[in-house]
Amino acid sequence: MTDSKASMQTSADIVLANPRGFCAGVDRAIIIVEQALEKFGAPIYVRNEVVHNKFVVDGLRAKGAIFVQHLDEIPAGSTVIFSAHGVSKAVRAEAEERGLIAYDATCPLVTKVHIEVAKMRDAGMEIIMIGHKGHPEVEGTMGQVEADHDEDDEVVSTGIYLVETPADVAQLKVKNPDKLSFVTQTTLSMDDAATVIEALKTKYPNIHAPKSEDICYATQNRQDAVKLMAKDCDLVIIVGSPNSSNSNRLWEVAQKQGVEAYMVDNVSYLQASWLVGKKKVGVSAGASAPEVLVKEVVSQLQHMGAKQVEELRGVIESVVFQLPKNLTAAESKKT
Ligand code: 0CN
Ligand code: SF4
Repeated sequence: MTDSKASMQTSADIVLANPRGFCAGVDRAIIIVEQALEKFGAPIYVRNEVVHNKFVVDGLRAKGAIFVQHLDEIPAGSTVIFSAHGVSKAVRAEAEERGLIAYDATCPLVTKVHIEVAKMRDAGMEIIMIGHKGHPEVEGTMGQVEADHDEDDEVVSTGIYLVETPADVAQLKVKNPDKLSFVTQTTLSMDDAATVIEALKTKYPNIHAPKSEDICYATQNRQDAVKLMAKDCDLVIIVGSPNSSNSNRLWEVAQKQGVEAYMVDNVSYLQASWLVGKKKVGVSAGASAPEVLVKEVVSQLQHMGAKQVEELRGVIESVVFQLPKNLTAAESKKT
């Protein structure tokens, strides 16, 4: 905080949402990059940001990770890590063609959706994906599907359609409404997804739903926790990077409770003017935002006069994911 308002004092109390911050998939993805660096030495290439957090990405970059958008930026024979958000079948095939040694940091809960999509396709269904256009997870999940061709090998259907809103559902045209299923991105707003699913079920009464909820446990728990916290707050601060879908959803959840809310990548974005006249400030963090950044925000608020810090009670998460076997079994190449 560099503005002159930095000296403004507050008497607000702070409440912290629970659970908040890192989920099991993010923990695992970061460990995969760290272990690869440890075992094989720098550089280790990572396709896309391994998780959508600037602090995490900068930290791994400083240790020797190189983040790329496309595999053709990586020299043949190098090591590549696929991000937590998953990749399409085409990207996997390209990695193989280019002779890259790949380690997969795709969250197992994203992989679960990929497997669901493959099964639905094997059952001859078309699929509707509910998600945000351009998000890497959506590209990866939609990229599990091969298009339908006619006898002349012309594409008659892409096999998977993307919708974001009930208005998109209204526009949609599918081949056979009775052989249709849907999946979702793992980090959607629970409430928004429910309205899209309702629109799908109304338009296509025979649509097949996924076996279990695709929106992951971490997304659900963090949204529930922010909803609960925001009820008693007059200001909510969400720690997360701008490209983090789940962090943005937490920010929206707070706003939809009618509370003034901001998302900050780190403490330097905090503005003293937000605190004027506020009595209770709620703080939470997206699934890719490290707790150290939350601590810095809390310290700054205390520096400005906030005294009470209350940890709200919430669901205790005990999910832990195994590391990829090909990584744990790999011999160290460092001398
Ligand atoms: O912020 P993230 O890296 O990703 P999105 O919320 O943008 O999907 O958090 C980890 C989530 C996953 C997969
Ligand atoms: Fe996995 Fe959910 Fe975390 Fe994404 S937010 S990495 S899907 S646990």
